[in-house]
Amino acid sequence: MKTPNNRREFIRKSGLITLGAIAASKLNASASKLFEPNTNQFTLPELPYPYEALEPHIDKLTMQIHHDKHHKAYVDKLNEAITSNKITEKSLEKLLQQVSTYPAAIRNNGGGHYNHSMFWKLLQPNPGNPDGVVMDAIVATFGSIDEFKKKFSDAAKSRFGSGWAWLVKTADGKLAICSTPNQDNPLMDIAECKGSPVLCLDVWEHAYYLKYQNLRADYINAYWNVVNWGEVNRLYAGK
Ligand code: MN3
Repeated sequence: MKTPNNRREFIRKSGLITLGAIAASKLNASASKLFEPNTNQFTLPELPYPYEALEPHIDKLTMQIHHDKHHKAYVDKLNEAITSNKITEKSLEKLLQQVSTYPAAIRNNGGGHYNHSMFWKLLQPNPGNPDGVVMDAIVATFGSIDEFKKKFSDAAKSRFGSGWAWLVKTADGKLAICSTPNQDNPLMDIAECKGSPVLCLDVWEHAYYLKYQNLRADYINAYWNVVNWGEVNRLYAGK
């Protein structure tokens, strides 16, 4: 008598697991979406972890304000600029690659949307170390992981005012460290440092001031505890 019940229970549980897997895959897809074709609007992607997940290195309130207010404002202003200038290009990457041909609002807010969407995915709660092909490339280029971290940190510390530090893969496949002002990035045709971003760090004061105040260097040191090296490797490998 018990067998049918057990079997029914098994089928019910398997069904729930399947439904759960489908829901998770849909969530992942929507979390990474930066443009919604149904509404013809750029959209704010969800954070891939809770606001408090990066504590104590990056605090909950900073993450809430940074994502819900700052990033959202870039998305809203980008949509306004797209509408008011009757721009038909739907690809954020293509907008940035030709950014010199568009108004400044596209450069500032399109860059803001792209940079933050990448930044969230390049963070994660668990400390880790570089791995895979990107680790080999970092060691070959900079001598060691520590030397790489030092050079990247120096680029982040020495960026005057607001901006970003980057590790990029250049057109000839090499790794390079650089920084950009404001919301510029290495995809932009106006950028001094060009390439495909592999790692980025936001050094605007809004990214760290609540917890670290004027101590940008402390924020940069803490950042190394929450880098998503798996995503760095994926971006470098071009998967
Ligand atoms: Mn920011």
